[in-house]
Amino acid sequence: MNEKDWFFEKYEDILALGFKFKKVLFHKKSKFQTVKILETEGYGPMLINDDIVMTTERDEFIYHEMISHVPLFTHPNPENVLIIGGGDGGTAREVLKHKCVKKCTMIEIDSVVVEACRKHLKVTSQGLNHPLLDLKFEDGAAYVSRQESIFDVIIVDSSDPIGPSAVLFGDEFYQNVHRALKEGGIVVAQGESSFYEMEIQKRLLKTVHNLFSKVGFYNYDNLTYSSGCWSFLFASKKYHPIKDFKEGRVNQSGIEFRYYNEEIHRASFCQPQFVKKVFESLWTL
Ligand code: SPD
Repeated sequence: MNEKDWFFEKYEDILALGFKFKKVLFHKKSKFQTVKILETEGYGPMLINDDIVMTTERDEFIYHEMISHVPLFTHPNPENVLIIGGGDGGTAREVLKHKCVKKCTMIEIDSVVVEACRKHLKVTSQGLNHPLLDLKFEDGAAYVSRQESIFDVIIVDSSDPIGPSAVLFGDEFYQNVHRALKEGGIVVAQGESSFYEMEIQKRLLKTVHNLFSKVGFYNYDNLTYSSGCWSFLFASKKYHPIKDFKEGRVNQSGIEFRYYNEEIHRASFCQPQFVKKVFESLWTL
Protein backbone atom coordinates (compact mmCIF):
# COMPACT_ATOMS: atom_id res chain seq x y z
CA MET A 1 0.00 0.00 0.00
CA ASN A 2 1.42 3.36 -1.04
CA GLU A 3 0.27 5.69 1.74
CA LYS A 4 0.52 8.79 -0.43
CA ASP A 5 -2.51 7.60 -2.43
CA TRP A 6 -4.63 7.23 0.69
CA PHE A 7 -6.55 9.75 2.78
CA PHE A 8 -7.17 8.78 6.41
CA GLU A 9 -9.77 10.44 8.59
CA LYS A 10 -8.58 9.89 12.14
CA TYR A 11 -10.84 9.68 15.17
CA GLU A 12 -8.84 10.55 18.28
CA ASP A 13 -6.03 8.04 18.58
CA ILE A 14 -8.11 4.92 18.07
CA LEU A 15 -9.41 4.81 14.51
CA ALA A 16 -8.39 5.73 10.98
CA LEU A 17 -10.90 5.39 8.17
CA GLY A 18 -9.02 5.15 4.86
CA PHE A 19 -9.99 6.07 1.31
CA LYS A 20 -7.77 5.41 -1.71
CA PHE A 21 -7.73 8.36 -4.10
CA LYS A 22 -6.59 9.01 -7.67
CA LYS A 23 -6.05 12.76 -7.53
CA VAL A 24 -6.60 16.02 -5.69
CA LEU A 25 -9.30 17.93 -7.57
CA PHE A 26 -9.45 21.00 -5.31
CA HIS A 27 -7.37 22.32 -2.42
CA LYS A 28 -7.81 25.79 -0.96
CA LYS A 29 -7.45 27.41 2.44
CA SER A 30 -10.49 29.62 3.02
CA LYS A 31 -10.96 32.17 5.80
CA PHE A 32 -12.60 29.41 7.87
CA GLN A 33 -11.05 26.05 6.96
CA THR A 34 -9.06 24.00 4.47
CA VAL A 35 -11.36 22.74 1.74
CA LYS A 36 -10.33 19.72 -0.32
CA ILE A 37 -11.98 17.54 -2.92
CA LEU A 38 -10.34 14.21 -3.72
CA GLU A 39 -11.24 11.92 -6.60
CA THR A 40 -11.50 8.65 -4.65
CA GLU A 41 -11.35 5.13 -6.07
CA GLY A 42 -14.48 3.84 -4.38
CA TYR A 43 -16.68 6.84 -3.54
CA GLY A 44 -16.20 9.31 -6.41
CA PRO A 45 -15.42 12.94 -5.55
CA MET A 46 -15.20 13.46 -1.79
CA LEU A 47 -15.46 16.80 0.06
CA ILE A 48 -13.12 17.10 3.04
CA ASN A 49 -13.06 20.14 5.36
CA ASP A 50 -10.14 20.38 7.78
CA ASP A 51 -9.33 16.70 7.22
CA ILE A 52 -12.85 15.50 8.07
CA VAL A 53 -15.05 13.84 5.45
CA MET A 54 -18.16 15.89 4.71
CA THR A 55 -19.72 14.00 1.84
CA THR A 56 -19.02 11.82 -1.20
CA GLU A 57 -20.92 11.63 -4.47
CA ARG A 58 -21.50 7.91 -3.96
CA ASP A 59 -23.26 7.92 -0.59
CA GLU A 60 -24.42 11.53 -0.12
CA PHE A 61 -28.04 10.65 -0.93
CA ILE A 62 -28.41 8.83 2.39
CA TYR A 63 -27.44 11.84 4.53
CA HIS A 64 -29.29 14.41 2.40
CA GLU A 65 -32.53 12.45 2.08
CA MET A 66 -32.63 11.74 5.81
CA ILE A 67 -31.84 15.29 6.98
CA SER A 68 -34.52 16.70 4.63
CA HIS A 69 -37.45 14.32 4.21
CA VAL A 70 -37.93 13.35 7.85
CA PRO A 71 -38.81 16.92 8.98
CA LEU A 72 -40.55 17.85 5.71
CA PHE A 73 -42.88 14.85 5.89
CA THR A 74 -43.50 15.37 9.61
CA HIS A 75 -44.56 19.02 9.20
CA PRO A 76 -48.01 19.06 7.49
CA ASN A 77 -47.28 22.06 5.25
CA PRO A 78 -43.65 23.21 5.19
CA GLU A 79 -43.64 26.32 3.00
CA ASN A 80 -40.67 28.29 4.28
CA VAL A 81 -37.46 26.37 4.97
CA LEU A 82 -34.09 27.58 6.23
CA ILE A 83 -30.86 25.62 5.74
CA ILE A 84 -27.86 26.62 7.85
CA GLY A 85 -24.63 25.36 6.24
CA GLY A 86 -25.19 22.76 3.54
CA GLY A 87 -22.72 24.38 1.11
CA ASP A 88 -22.45 21.24 -1.03
CA GLY A 89 -26.09 21.73 -2.10
CA GLY A 90 -27.38 18.22 -1.33
CA THR A 91 -29.85 19.31 1.33
CA ALA A 92 -31.22 22.13 -0.86
CA ARG A 93 -31.69 19.63 -3.70
CA GLU A 94 -33.82 17.35 -1.49
CA VAL A 95 -35.80 20.16 0.21
CA LEU A 96 -36.74 21.65 -3.14
CA LYS A 97 -38.21 18.36 -4.35
CA HIS A 98 -41.18 19.18 -2.08
CA LYS A 99 -43.80 21.05 -4.13
CA CYS A 100 -45.23 22.67 -0.97
CA VAL A 101 -41.93 24.50 -0.30
CA LYS A 102 -42.39 28.05 -1.58
CA LYS A 103 -39.09 29.43 -0.37
CA CYS A 104 -35.79 27.95 0.74
CA THR A 105 -33.09 30.16 2.25
CA MET A 106 -29.60 28.79 2.67
CA ILE A 107 -27.01 30.50 4.86
CA GLU A 108 -23.52 29.15 4.24
CA ILE A 109 -20.54 30.75 5.95
CA ASP A 110 -17.89 29.62 3.47
CA SER A 111 -18.18 30.51 -0.23
CA VAL A 112 -15.12 28.34 -1.00
CA VAL A 113 -17.13 25.20 -0.13
CA VAL A 114 -19.78 26.22 -2.66
CA GLU A 115 -17.14 27.07 -5.28
CA ALA A 116 -15.48 23.66 -4.82
CA CYS A 117 -18.74 21.69 -4.91
CA ARG A 118 -20.16 23.52 -7.93
CA LYS A 119 -17.00 22.52 -9.83
CA HIS A 120 -16.50 18.95 -8.65
CA LEU A 121 -19.63 17.57 -6.92
CA LYS A 122 -21.96 17.95 -9.86
CA VAL A 123 -24.73 15.60 -8.64
CA THR A 124 -24.77 16.90 -5.07
CA SER A 125 -24.58 20.57 -5.98
CA GLN A 126 -27.55 20.54 -8.43
CA GLY A 127 -29.73 22.03 -5.70
CA LEU A 128 -27.66 25.22 -5.72
CA ASN A 129 -29.11 26.16 -9.13
CA HIS A 130 -32.78 25.87 -8.14
CA PRO A 131 -34.75 29.09 -8.78
CA LEU A 132 -36.43 28.96 -5.35
CA LEU A 133 -33.12 28.85 -3.48
CA ASP A 134 -31.98 32.08 -1.85
CA LEU A 135 -28.30 31.46 -1.06
CA LYS A 136 -26.45 33.94 1.16
CA PHE A 137 -22.87 33.80 2.41
CA GLU A 138 -23.10 34.74 6.06
CA ASP A 139 -22.63 33.41 9.58
CA GLY A 140 -25.68 31.18 10.15
CA ALA A 141 -25.83 31.86 13.89
CA ALA A 142 -25.84 35.63 13.36
CA TYR A 143 -28.52 35.34 10.65
CA VAL A 144 -30.83 33.25 12.86
CA SER A 145 -30.47 35.69 15.76
CA ARG A 146 -32.27 38.34 13.62
CA GLN A 147 -35.29 36.18 12.61
CA GLU A 148 -38.65 35.84 14.33
CA SER A 149 -41.52 33.38 13.69
CA ILE A 150 -40.95 32.92 9.98
CA PHE A 151 -39.69 29.41 9.24
CA ASP A 152 -41.65 26.13 9.25
CA VAL A 153 -38.52 23.99 9.20
CA ILE A 154 -34.89 24.80 9.97
CA ILE A 155 -32.21 22.32 8.91
CA VAL A 156 -28.73 22.66 10.41
CA ASP A 157 -26.47 20.87 7.94
CA SER A 158 -23.22 21.57 9.73
CA SER A 159 -19.82 20.01 10.23
CA ASP A 160 -18.63 18.79 13.64
CA PRO A 161 -18.64 21.14 16.67
CA ILE A 162 -15.15 22.45 16.09
CA GLY A 163 -14.08 25.45 13.99
CA PRO A 164 -16.82 27.44 12.23
CA SER A 165 -19.62 25.09 13.35
CA ALA A 166 -18.95 25.06 17.12
CA VAL A 167 -21.45 27.88 17.72
CA LEU A 168 -24.21 25.84 16.02
CA PHE A 169 -24.20 23.39 18.93
CA GLY A 170 -24.75 26.00 21.68
CA ASP A 171 -27.66 27.13 23.90
CA GLU A 172 -27.88 30.64 22.47
CA PHE A 173 -28.10 29.33 18.90
CA TYR A 174 -31.03 27.06 19.78
CA GLN A 175 -32.84 29.84 21.66
CA ASN A 176 -32.61 31.87 18.46
CA VAL A 177 -33.69 28.91 16.31
CA HIS A 178 -36.74 28.48 18.56
CA ARG A 179 -37.63 32.16 18.10
CA ALA A 180 -37.08 32.00 14.32
CA LEU A 181 -39.53 29.09 13.94
CA LYS A 182 -43.28 29.51 13.53
CA GLU A 183 -45.68 27.96 16.04
CA GLY A 184 -45.56 24.43 14.57
CA GLY A 185 -41.89 24.69 13.66
CA ILE A 186 -39.36 21.86 13.52
CA VAL A 187 -35.56 21.93 13.63
CA VAL A 188 -33.30 19.05 12.66
CA ALA A 189 -29.52 19.14 12.90
CA GLN A 190 -26.45 17.06 12.14
CA GLY A 191 -26.33 15.16 15.43
CA GLU A 192 -23.00 13.29 15.55
CA SER A 193 -22.45 9.63 16.45
CA SER A 194 -24.11 7.88 19.39
CA PHE A 195 -21.19 5.49 19.43
CA TYR A 196 -18.41 8.06 19.88
CA GLU A 197 -20.01 11.39 20.79
CA MET A 198 -22.68 10.75 23.35
CA GLU A 199 -21.53 13.65 25.53
CA ILE A 200 -22.12 16.09 22.66
CA GLN A 201 -25.51 14.50 22.03
CA LYS A 202 -26.47 14.73 25.70
CA ARG A 203 -25.62 18.42 25.76
CA LEU A 204 -27.63 19.06 22.59
CA LEU A 205 -30.60 17.14 23.89
CA LYS A 206 -30.56 19.06 27.20
CA THR A 207 -30.48 22.33 25.27
CA VAL A 208 -33.49 21.54 23.09
CA HIS A 209 -35.36 19.77 25.89
CA ASN A 210 -35.67 23.12 27.66
CA LEU A 211 -37.17 24.78 24.58
CA PHE A 212 -39.20 22.28 22.51
CA SER A 213 -41.98 19.84 23.43
CA LYS A 214 -40.84 16.91 21.20
CA VAL A 215 -37.13 16.11 21.21
CA GLY A 216 -34.93 13.14 20.34
CA PHE A 217 -32.51 11.75 17.78
CA TYR A 218 -33.07 9.66 14.70
CA ASN A 219 -30.45 7.37 13.17
CA TYR A 220 -29.12 6.32 9.79
CA ASP A 221 -26.05 4.57 8.42
CA ASN A 222 -23.24 6.79 7.25
CA LEU A 223 -20.74 4.70 5.32
CA THR A 224 -18.03 7.38 5.17
CA TYR A 225 -18.07 8.81 8.73
CA SER A 226 -16.09 7.25 11.61
CA SER A 227 -18.19 4.54 13.32
CA GLY A 228 -20.83 4.57 10.57
CA CYS A 229 -23.49 4.97 13.24
CA TRP A 230 -24.76 8.52 12.79
CA SER A 231 -27.74 10.62 13.82
CA PHE A 232 -29.79 13.78 13.41
CA LEU A 233 -31.24 15.81 16.26
CA PHE A 234 -35.02 16.35 16.00
CA ALA A 235 -36.81 19.09 17.96
CA SER A 236 -40.36 20.22 17.33
CA LYS A 237 -42.75 22.73 18.87
CA LYS A 238 -45.84 20.68 18.05
CA TYR A 239 -45.63 17.85 15.52
CA HIS A 240 -44.56 14.36 16.55
CA PRO A 241 -42.42 12.56 13.92
CA ILE A 242 -44.35 9.28 14.24
CA LYS A 243 -47.81 10.19 15.60
CA ASP A 244 -48.28 13.11 13.18
CA PHE A 245 -46.58 11.39 10.23
CA LYS A 246 -49.11 10.87 7.43
CA GLU A 247 -47.49 8.08 5.41
CA GLY A 248 -49.70 8.65 2.37
CA ARG A 249 -47.97 11.98 1.66
CA VAL A 250 -44.72 10.18 0.87
CA ASN A 251 -46.16 8.32 -2.16
CA GLN A 252 -48.35 11.23 -3.21
CA SER A 253 -45.32 13.53 -3.33
CA GLY A 254 -44.07 11.76 -6.46
CA ILE A 255 -40.51 12.17 -5.18
CA GLU A 256 -38.10 9.40 -6.15
CA PHE A 257 -36.04 8.33 -3.14
CA ARG A 258 -32.95 6.17 -3.05
CA TYR A 259 -32.84 5.65 0.74
CA TYR A 260 -35.81 7.26 2.51
CA ASN A 261 -39.23 5.60 2.67
CA GLU A 262 -42.10 5.36 5.17
CA GLU A 263 -40.61 2.39 7.05
CA ILE A 264 -37.19 4.04 7.32
CA HIS A 265 -38.87 7.23 8.59
CA ARG A 266 -40.49 5.38 11.47
CA ALA A 267 -37.64 2.97 12.17
CA SER A 268 -35.00 5.70 12.31
CA PHE A 269 -36.47 6.86 15.63
CA CYS A 270 -35.88 3.46 17.30
CA GLN A 271 -32.89 3.57 19.61
CA PRO A 272 -30.45 0.90 20.71
CA GLN A 273 -30.46 0.06 24.40
CA PHE A 274 -27.18 1.86 25.24
CA VAL A 275 -28.62 5.11 23.85
CA LYS A 276 -32.02 4.72 25.50
CA LYS A 277 -30.47 4.27 28.93
CA VAL A 278 -28.51 7.52 28.76
CA PHE A 279 -31.20 9.69 27.18
CA GLU A 280 -34.33 8.35 28.82
CA SER A 281 -35.05 11.38 31.02
CA LEU A 282 -34.57 13.88 28.19
CA TRP A 283 -36.30 12.03 25.37
CA THR A 284 -39.86 13.14 24.64
CA LEU A 285 -40.77 11.19 21.50
N1 SPD B 1 -18.20 14.10 10.89
C1 SPD B 1 -18.63 14.86 9.77
C2 SPD B 1 -19.95 15.52 9.93
C3 SPD B 1 -20.26 16.39 8.75
C4 SPD B 1 -21.70 16.60 8.54
N2 SPD B 1 -22.07 17.51 7.50
C5 SPD B 1 -21.78 17.14 6.19
C6 SPD B 1 -22.37 18.04 5.19
C7 SPD B 1 -23.15 17.32 4.16
N3 SPD B 1 -24.02 18.17 3.46
